[in-house]
Amino acid sequence: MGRIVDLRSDTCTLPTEEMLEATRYAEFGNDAFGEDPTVNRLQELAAEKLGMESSLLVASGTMGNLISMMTLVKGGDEVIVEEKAHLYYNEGRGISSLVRIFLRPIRGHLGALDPRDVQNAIRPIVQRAHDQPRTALVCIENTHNNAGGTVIRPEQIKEIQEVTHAHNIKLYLDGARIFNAAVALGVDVREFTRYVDCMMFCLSKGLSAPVGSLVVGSEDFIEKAKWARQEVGGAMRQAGIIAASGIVAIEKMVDRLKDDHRNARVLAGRLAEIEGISLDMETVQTNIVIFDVSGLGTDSNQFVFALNERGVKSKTRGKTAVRMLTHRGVEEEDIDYALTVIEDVARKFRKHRPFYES
Ligand code: TLP
Repeated sequence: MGRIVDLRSDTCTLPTEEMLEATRYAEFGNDAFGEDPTVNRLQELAAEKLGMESSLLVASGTMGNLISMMTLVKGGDEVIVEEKAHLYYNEGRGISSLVRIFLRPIRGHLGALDPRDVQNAIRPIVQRAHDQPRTALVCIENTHNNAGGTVIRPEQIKEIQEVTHAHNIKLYLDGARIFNAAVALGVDVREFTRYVDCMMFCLSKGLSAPVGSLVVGSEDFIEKAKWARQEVGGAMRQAGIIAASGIVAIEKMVDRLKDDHRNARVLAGRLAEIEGISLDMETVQTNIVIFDVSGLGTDSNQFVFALNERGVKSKTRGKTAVRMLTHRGVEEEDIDYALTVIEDVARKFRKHRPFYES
């Protein structure tokens, strides 16, 4: 088999040797009784790193967001989200059917909600009629996946928090890649989390742990979240087997995210120079690169398929856009190789472009 460069997702990262070693020597117990020492250590570490009281290990980011919604809102409530948010775009199905709330999407700029739009979308109590839902929560995402891994800056979050607090509504953060945001700005992750009430972040993306996400917030919120977790399957017993890698992820893998960011910039810079590809460099702030291929006279499906045939794996984003992610499984030379393949594939598409389009 030829060379493979997997740019589909940072969820493709494999555990490090240190993680496997830590797992081998970790202590285990029954987490449903709160007795797995490794899970407890991870949960304490996560809460401390993010500057919150408590945290809870769950199987995935999707599960973390779902449990959070179950805990924060009730059936019939309305939740404000950015229109390309993962919570809306990719998880809306589970959330709407299981939590029976509806998500109200609002267009943002580079993934960031404008606080004035949030203010306008919150249903005023005075005008609230029985036929209207209650605005129960505002969700933000950082980094913002579908906007291209963009960073929502702390001061932008603060402005949204001012609106939510004024309306006595909680602010929730889908922080699947919050450490990428912190590394990109060179600030402590608490600079972002101090303005939100509760959140979720993933161990299994750029941080390279094989499984797991943490829901983080006040002690009261986490206690309630345990009930919700039970409703969707419960605790995972000797989950220290997962948590051991998670501890290594938080303690050792944050700084390396800058390598992914550098590789993404190199990738994006050269992609932007390819005739027929359009890419907004303003969106390339962390490890995600999204670009449009319609100028090559093709669609995203065909383009991704053609690259895949040559061992370069990527994902479509809608009909004309392609997404590539950098991560620990992709070295500088892999980026170089992938670019050679992409340039060649793009050339072929340009050449075979139907005459009526040129
Ligand atoms: N993102 C994944 C999936 O869409 C496959 C990816 O490859 O980007 N919030 C955000 C912002 C996410 O990007 C993701 C996953 C999740 C939540 C859900 O996390 P998991 O995959 O652990 O359920």
